Amino acid sequence: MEWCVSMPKIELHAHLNGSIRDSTLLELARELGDKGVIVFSDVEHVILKNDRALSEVFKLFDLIHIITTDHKTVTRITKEVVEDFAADNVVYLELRTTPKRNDSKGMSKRSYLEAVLEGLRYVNSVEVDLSHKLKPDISTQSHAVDDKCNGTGSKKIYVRLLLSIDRRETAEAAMETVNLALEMRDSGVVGIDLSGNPIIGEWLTFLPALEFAKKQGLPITLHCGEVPNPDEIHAMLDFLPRRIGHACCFGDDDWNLLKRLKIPVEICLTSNLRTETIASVDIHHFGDLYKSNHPLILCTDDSGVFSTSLSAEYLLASSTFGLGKKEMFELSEKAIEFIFACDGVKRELQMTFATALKKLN
Ligand code: 6MZ
Repeated sequence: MEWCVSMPKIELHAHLNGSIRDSTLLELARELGDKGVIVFSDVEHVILKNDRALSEVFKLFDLIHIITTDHKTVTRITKEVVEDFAADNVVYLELRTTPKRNDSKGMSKRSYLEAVLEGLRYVNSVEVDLSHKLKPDISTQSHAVDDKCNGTGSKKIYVRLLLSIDRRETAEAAMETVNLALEMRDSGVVGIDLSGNPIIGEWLTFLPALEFAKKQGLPITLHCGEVPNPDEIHAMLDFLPRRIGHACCFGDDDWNLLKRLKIPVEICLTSNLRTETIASVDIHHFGDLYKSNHPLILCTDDSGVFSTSLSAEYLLASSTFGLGKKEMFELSEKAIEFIFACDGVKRELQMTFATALKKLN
């Protein structure tokens, strides 16, 4: 496990509310139990359960949202999630979350996002870079970069945010999220994600907001083919998103189109296994995509819900598909190409990886 941990890594598919520590969820649930809002003993086993079908995962998210959706808690979980990724030597994190309106808590989508940004400011175990702008003198950066990846967690983490549209939302709510992302572009928001229970909602509902986002130059990633839905998969690929997540239920035509379009795939092995969207890891499409040299990125999806980490995902891919440290390092480094942040960040990350490679050799 150790080399997977000490290697710098890039996380591009992590849902904030799916990445919460079990200990924090239990603590928060206990507090709500004490206040009589929920019955703690009813939710404790749900939180601690490990194997869940996809439909059960979305029930768990509804429970998590009851527990976490107030400003103070959103700030707390954001801080902890970023610190946990940094401790796993994630050097660039694209964290996605669904801005939520909750009138009973005085919460708007904007104030939800502000609570997330507040959480990033509270991170103290690691320096957080949230700025879009390339620092004028790269050479002054190099010693900060040099000091990363020493096996005790990264010293600096780039964090960028993707705002998620939940498939339960209306066309108007989706547009509100896109407008919020556009307003907050200088505050670390770099793109839009479409996610949520894949058996709910229609692609056409979200298309106007997604097309508007695209026109405004906001990169988009779509949860695509998490369940069998050939028409939607085709429509999503035709939309030409910058990346897609999962791609578990693709038919031959879909694979051909995806490969022709060279759309990068965010691969979430443990998530797909736990939710049984893939029967066993050895037949996961990671194997074929890797062999075909198709762009792909290993990701966690919901490290809290599925009890995983990015290092664990690298180890699982390595042991299942017979890939050595060198191949895994190259896979991790290749993810730089697919991040939504600007070229300046890409150049700095390339330096990070070059420095880490010297140390690992
Ligand atoms: C689709 C998922 C997901 O946004 O509240 N989410 N959507 N497929 C998945 N595979 C398991 N895992 C998480 O984080 C939780 C939300 O992310 C989406 C769901 O909409 C879930 O409610 P945020 O921070």
